[in-house]
Amino acid sequence: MKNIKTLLATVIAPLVLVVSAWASPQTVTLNVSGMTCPACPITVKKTLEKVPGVSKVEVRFEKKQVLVTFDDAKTNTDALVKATTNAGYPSQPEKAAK
Ligand SMILES: [Cu+2]
Repeated sequence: MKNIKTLLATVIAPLVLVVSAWASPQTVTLNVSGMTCPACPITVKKTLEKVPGVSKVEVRFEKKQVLVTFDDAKTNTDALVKATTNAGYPSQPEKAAK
């Protein structure tokens, strides 16, 4: 029992630290006021998924918000805002990622 705990502490814990330092996913909420019909979120979602570094896009149509999870080593909030704006849906980050 003691050995397993030691093993976990010495092997697993540092490994988790290394992995989390290597990839640092960020989540930002974008307010997209231009999503007025149920077809809009599809365009917004597809647009954001094309941005390199984006791993997850969750649209909350009722709130006119999009939750975007991305790797901050590959992209940033500004690039996401630019992407939706270029697609015809100007957006504003609810909370800055920096
Ligand atoms: Cu629409």
